[in-house]
Amino acid sequence: MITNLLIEKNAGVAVIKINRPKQLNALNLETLGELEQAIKAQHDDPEIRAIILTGEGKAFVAGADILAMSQMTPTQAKAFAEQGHRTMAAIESCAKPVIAAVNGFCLGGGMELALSCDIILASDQALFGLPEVTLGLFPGWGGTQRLAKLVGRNIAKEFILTGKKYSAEECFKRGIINIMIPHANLLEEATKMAQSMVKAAPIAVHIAKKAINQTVESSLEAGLAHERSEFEKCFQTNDLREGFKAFVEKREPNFQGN
Ligand code: CO8
Repeated sequence: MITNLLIEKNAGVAVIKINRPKQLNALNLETLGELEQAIKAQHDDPEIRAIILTGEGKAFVAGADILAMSQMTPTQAKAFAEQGHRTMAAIESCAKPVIAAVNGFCLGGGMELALSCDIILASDQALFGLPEVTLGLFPGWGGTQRLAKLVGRNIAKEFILTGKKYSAEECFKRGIINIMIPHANLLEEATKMAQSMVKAAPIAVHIAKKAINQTVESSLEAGLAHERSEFEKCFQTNDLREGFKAFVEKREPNFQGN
């Protein structure tokens, strides 16, 4: 049963809202597990073609749940770290694009969660940071890896070694977020972006997402080989034929995802 998330589906877009506003949506084991299941359910749902991840209230996610962590044994902490990795891996391997719509505090594990999404849109009121070192730990849900791969080692070190908080504008300048949006329009803009993905050919979108993810994980040569092998798959789909046909007939394509 899902108790820490709100999920709404409309016109091919699933909006998953983390819903622990009293704790600023801090991630405990239960919420992370629910999020993994919710992402996998959208992956399996043929009606859904894009996902928006956001938070209820004034936070996106203010980090891992510090109160819960303060009571964990090292073994429990290891299981907690592993669940974080599983949830973020589910986002990265999801066949549907996942847009983080960062509505407020996006700290620690919250920023790591956003970094595992495909695109980060942020409210102009959002606040980012990786303050783990100020608590005696480090960004252990992939933050050391994903931030360095996204923006390079020096900016990653600046964030992680100082634990400072950064405005959405500062994150935009550093290339961490895609677009900064006036607070009141955040979900509307995220939905517009998701809708443009809904119209696209689902298999092609999935293959493109995988290929781009592969570039940061492997050499250029291996990435190009992956692109070549996946290209053939697109040519075996009805969607590709529909895309070409619609272009010739000067109409919008109607992709079925097959
Ligand atoms: N965990 C648990 N509860 C939290 C968290 C959190 N991360 N953040 C806020 N809360 C709770 C507060 O305790 C408070 O609860 P209560 O009302 O019961 O006292 C409530 O949310 C509201 O918070 P504040 O009163 O502090 O609200 P403010 O607006 O004054 O401040 C801040 C907002 C600046 C976001 C502040 O709450 C804060 O600094 N929070 C902690 C941020 C942080 O340090 N995050 C990093 C956590 S560590 C982490 O994420 C590790 C990830 C990797 C884990 C690897 C596996 C081991």
